[in-house]
Amino acid sequence: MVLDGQVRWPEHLVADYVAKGYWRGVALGSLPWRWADARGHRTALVDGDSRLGYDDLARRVDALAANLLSIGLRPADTVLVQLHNCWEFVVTVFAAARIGVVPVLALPGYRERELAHIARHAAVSAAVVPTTWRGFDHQRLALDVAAGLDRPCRVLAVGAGVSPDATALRPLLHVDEEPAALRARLDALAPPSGDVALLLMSGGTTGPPKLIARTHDDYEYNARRSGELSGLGPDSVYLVSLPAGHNFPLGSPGLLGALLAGGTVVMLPSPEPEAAFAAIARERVTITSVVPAVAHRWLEHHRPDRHDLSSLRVVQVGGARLAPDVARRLPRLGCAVQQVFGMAEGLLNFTRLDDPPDVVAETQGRPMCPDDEVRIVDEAGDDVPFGRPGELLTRGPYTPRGYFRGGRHDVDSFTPDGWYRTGDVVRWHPSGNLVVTGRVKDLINRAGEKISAQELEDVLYSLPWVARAAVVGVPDAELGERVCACVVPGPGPVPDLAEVRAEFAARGVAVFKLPEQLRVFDALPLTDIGKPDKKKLRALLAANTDGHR
Ligand code: OOB
Repeated sequence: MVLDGQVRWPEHLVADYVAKGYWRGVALGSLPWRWADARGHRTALVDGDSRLGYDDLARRVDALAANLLSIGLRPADTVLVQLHNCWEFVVTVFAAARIGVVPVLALPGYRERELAHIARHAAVSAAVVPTTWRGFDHQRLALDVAAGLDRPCRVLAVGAGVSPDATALRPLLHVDEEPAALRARLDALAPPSGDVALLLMSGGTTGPPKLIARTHDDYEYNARRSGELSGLGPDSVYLVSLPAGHNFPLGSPGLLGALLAGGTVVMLPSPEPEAAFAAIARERVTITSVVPAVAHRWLEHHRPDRHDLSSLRVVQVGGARLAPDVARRLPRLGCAVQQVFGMAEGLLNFTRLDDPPDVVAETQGRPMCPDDEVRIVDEAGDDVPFGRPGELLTRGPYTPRGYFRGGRHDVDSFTPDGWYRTGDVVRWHPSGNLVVTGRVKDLINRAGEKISAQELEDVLYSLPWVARAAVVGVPDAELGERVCACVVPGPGPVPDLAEVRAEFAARGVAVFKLPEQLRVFDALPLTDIGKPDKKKLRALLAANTDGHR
């Protein structure tokens, strides 16, 4: 059985990607035993007091895979996975992949609307969830979503208080079958490496999440090549504190890259600074990935006399634009900074660890693969001259040619010859790296003048009194939209709008771009992955719920 709905690469490119060694013909589910054979008891995973060796990981993956089969799952079935960061997440993903069952990786913050949409779109046969997490009853939600589907969907639950209507996951981690026999039985079920290994969520905050089918071949390359560029090796200890089902901490290089390199993965439920710093000190973490908002919080909370971050070598920052000022301050944590500009749809850009400091602070890196194709185009679809901004289009060995069962979304998001329209506005930097200057979807259109929200956010971040910032367009009868600066202030007095405009003007910002509204918040609404949620922000502004100056 093969999962339908995947858009495959043209045959001549398949041959090329294999010949060049990008695609190695490895099914993700076969990796745990390969690793266990070479690494034995060495620690693969740490989750609180639980420590799993590579051999233990492989055995648990096999036990769960066998039990998924025995409860009726079959190759090409899909399984919704909405787990917090825990070792069961890793075992579940590999167990599914081992037998050609496709995990659909939902973020922990998703609720009924998103989950029901995803479950229907991917026609899932099961859902794996915590019973409760952070006071929310995920089991109840999953049971309700399952009941609303037009096909049977079993709920597997992790944690205490499993409902009689659900199946406890923990007992499924044990089998009586002799390990070598089980291993051989499951090896025979390994899916072809060109098949879909997992379904990722697209990162957009507009509309319901779109699904992206990633193959075993393309995703293994995604993680392996990322790991090379971030210096991963057997001594690496990688901390996962962003939601593990997101492409950044999962495979860019993320936990998959760390395991491929023979390192150790530490799972933490959140990037809250005290807990993260304690985990870094306790486990001697060498590398982690965060979004800019987290990087900023870590900088604010870090006290060199209280927190021992001496093991940390690399902090990757990605997911949203990192203000150059923050990038320059981050090495105070005692680590190198690596900017990662990536997307669940594929293309990954990294600043290289030996790029000059200014290039690391001011650019979002360059594509990781020599066969990543990049075009920067204007509104008519024509290539812009070098150094000029335009929309980034891309194709390559780990960028699928369409969404999973994409339908009309593919028409909007992919050109007829398979280029993915990222919606990101970028330009080439003289260093040969890319600079993200805005998003096609995140412009403020003021009387026909396009204003990049990110450009103004960078200015806000350079102001000493600003702790967090997001700029959105607010509807305006006269001009269409006006610029609204939404700010969480740091300690000290907050200037009024006229003073803010003067600060912008003093930094050489064009008059038409100056904020026309200033709203002060205690906290900005964030998406699951920690980016400012501009959709929610606009709704808050429309409801006029916060400070207005
Ligand atoms: C990552 O993936 P997604 O799918 O959640 O979001 C992708 C979008 C990009 O198209 C871009 O608009 C934005 O997020 N983005 C950045 C950025 N990294 C992502 N914008 C500015 N600077 C950056 N460094 O966010 C993602 C996936 C893998 C690795 C890293 C990030």
